[in-house]
Formats: sequence, C-alpha cells, structure tokens
Amino acid sequence: MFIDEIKVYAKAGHGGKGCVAFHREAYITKGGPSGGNGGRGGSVILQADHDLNNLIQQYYQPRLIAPDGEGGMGKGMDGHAGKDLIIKVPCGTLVWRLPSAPKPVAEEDDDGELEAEGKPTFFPTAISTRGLIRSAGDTRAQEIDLSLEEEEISDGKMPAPQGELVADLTENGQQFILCKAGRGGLGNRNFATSRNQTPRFAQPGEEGDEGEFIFELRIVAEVGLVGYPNAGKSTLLTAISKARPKIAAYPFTTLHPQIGIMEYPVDFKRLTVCDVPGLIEGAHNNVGLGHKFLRHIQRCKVLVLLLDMAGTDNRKPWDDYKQLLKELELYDPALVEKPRLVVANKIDEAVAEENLKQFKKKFKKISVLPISAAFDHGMEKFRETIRAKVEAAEKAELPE
Ligand SMILES: Nc1nc2c(ncn2[C@@H]2O[C@H](COP(=O)(O)OP(=O)(O)OP(=O)(O)O)[C@@H](O)[C@H]2O)c(=O)[nH]1
Ligand SMILES: [Mg+2]
Repeated sequence: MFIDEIKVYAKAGHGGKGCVAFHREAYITKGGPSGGNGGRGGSVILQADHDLNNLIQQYYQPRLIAPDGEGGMGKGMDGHAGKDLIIKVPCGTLVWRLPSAPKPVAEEDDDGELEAEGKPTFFPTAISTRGLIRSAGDTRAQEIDLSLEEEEISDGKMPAPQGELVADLTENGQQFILCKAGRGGLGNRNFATSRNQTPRFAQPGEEGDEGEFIFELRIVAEVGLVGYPNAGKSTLLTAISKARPKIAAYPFTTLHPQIGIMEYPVDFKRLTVCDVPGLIEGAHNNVGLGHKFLRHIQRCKVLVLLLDMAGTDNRKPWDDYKQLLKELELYDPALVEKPRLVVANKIDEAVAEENLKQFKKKFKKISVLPISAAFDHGMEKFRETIRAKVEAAEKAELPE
C-alpha cells in the first residue's frame, strides 16, 4: 500500500504537577516546604528519514500521543520528564495544521441552566475513510456522501488540504516540533518567602499542545517521468537505474510512484528519478488514476515527457504530446513552466522513424531525443542531456 496523504491527531504530554510537602525528620521541627517540581511532558517531534518512502506508519497509527510528565514528590524530589515521541516521516513530507474545533463554552441562559455554545466540529479519524454501515433487518448498506463525491469530480483535483502549512521536511534528519510539551509545575518549596514560610500551594503542570494535522508527501526527486500508460516510463527507469518496477504491455502497470537513482560513476553524481503512473486524456476529471500522483513531480527540477513514437495503442505521438501538456497545465500551471525534455521512445519499431519525422515537422522548435529504452539505445545521450538540464535548472535557481 502506498500512502501519500494522511490525517493524524497529535498531542504532547501534560507537565507533571508540583508537589505540596513539608520536611519531616526527627529532631527537626518545622522543616519547611519540600515539594518537588513536576517533570515536563514529552513533545511530539517529526524527523525526516530518507529510508522511508511513504506514510504507511501513520496509516496504522494515526494518533501520536506523547507521555505526560510525572508529578513532583516530597523530600524535594522532582518528577521525571515525559519521553519525547519521535516520529519518522519520509523526506518531502509537508505538514498542514487543520483549524482546531472551537471548544464548547458553557454559558448560563435565562433559566439559569448551562448551555454549551459552539458545536465541536466532527473530524473523521484517519482510518475511517469507509462510509457508515447501516443495517435494518437482514439488509446492510453503506452510507455514501454523494455531495462530497460530486465536488471532487467537478474541479478534478483532490480537495486541497485546508489549513496552514507549518513544516516542509526535505533533508534527512531534519526535525520539527509538531506539538510542544507542557512545562511541569513548580513545587511548594519554590514559593517559600520570609513572609510565607509554609506555602500550601504548588503549580499544576501546563497542558501540552494538541491538534489535527495532514501529512502530505511530495517526493523529492530531480527528474520526473511523465507519459501515457505503456509509453515505457518504467522500462526507461529500469534502463537508467537499479530500480526494478513492474513492466508489462497493459496500461496502468505502475500504480504508485517509483523512485530510481541514476548514477554517474565518473564524478559520483547522483540524480533521483521519479516514475509516476501514466496520465490519460481527462485525467483532470479523475479518469484513470487521475491527478492523484502528479503532486510527486511538483518538486522536480526537470520533467521528461516520454512519448510512444511507435503509437502502439493506436494513438498519435503529437496528440499525446499536446494532451500531456494540457493535463499538466490543468493540474498546476507551474508544471509547464519547468524545463522539460521531450523523449521519443520505441524508436526500434518500424513506424517510429516515420512518426518521428512527422513529429519534427509539426513541432519544428522542439528538440526530441530518440531512444529505445527496451534495447538500451540512446541511453548515454539521455543521461548526459538530462544531467545538463538539471545542472542548468540548479544554476538558474541560485540567487545571483
Ligand atoms: N519495442 C519497444 N517496446 C518497448 C520499449 N520500451 C518499452 N516497451 C514496451 O512497452 C510496454 C510498456 O512498458 P512500461 O515500461 O510498462 O510502460 P509504462 O509507461 O511504465 O506504463 P504504465 O506503468 O502502465 O504507465 C512493455 O511491454 C515494454 O516492453 C522500446 O523501447 N521498444
Ligand atoms: Mg510503468
């Protein structure tokens, strides 16, 4: 299972209570206050880890709750602090904080009864994506909210995570405090003064932060492969890297993004390449696998538009090219602004030469790189061209 978007609930630990105690010992009368401090709670901390590639861990454990701090004790003993809960997430995880539900405020109405104001909003938990199952007699039916479905299809995109973007974890080891722990309360010995030598009070601990968050994974890769199903994206990834995705002659073989690393042995340069499932016409209306996976190429520096020059599925490469650009633009206009490389695959087939000639006639300004991924033809040229493009894009990004 590949999970790239998940809702979680997180709560940091409460600080421990301060203690009210007095020193008692034989022959020492009125030993004075001796209540220790409470320990702080544990924080919930996110840490980016390059060994992970999706958010499956949070799918099975959507509640991230850090332990509370221990209370203070007599004889001046402080309570233990709660242990921080460190949650590992893949590099490229964006964290959105959802607006918190208003807490019910109790108010007295005319009859003198307490009435709660501001209904708490209902948030379904991360794992309860299945509709409610209702049963009457022997029949059982699943409740589906049709209004939600219509909305999704009408604008084509997945509903954007609402809320505020609080973190973007891209580097391995980068940490972010998702929920800060509450401080422990001070014990009564901190409050002894010359005028109040027996303070009979101590501080309660502070509450830890809590909230609901959406984790969204956008893979960090330099190169993104985009193309129709069966264009040979996975075959190309296999030819240039050690990744071994499934390859077959039917559409939608690849069901979720695959990552490969292209290595240049001369100077040990490495480029990460991301193969996303095939796009088809109407993807913006959620046809095929829809736009769901295009978020993974949003961070890419260079896009490779892979065209099936042999037209194996009875499509014309020039139509594919136009349609791909259209679908990319409909998803995010920034994607068509990215530097891109047009690659003509399956050049080993007889019709491909003819198609390539026609393609070049139609788009005179576009340079096309002919390859045959299955027969390792043109791979060296591809590796060099893509490296030059990525380096040019990196240079352009640098501030002058
Ligand atoms: N003749 C020829 N066939 C190729 C070439 N590259 C890929 N194929 C074939 O095209 C078919 C589809 O290849 P895949 O790599 O699975 O295509 P894909 O773009 O990853 O497809 P999806 O994962 O379904 O989106 C396979 O049967 C490959 O053997 C090539 O250069 N020449
Ligand atoms: Mg594939």
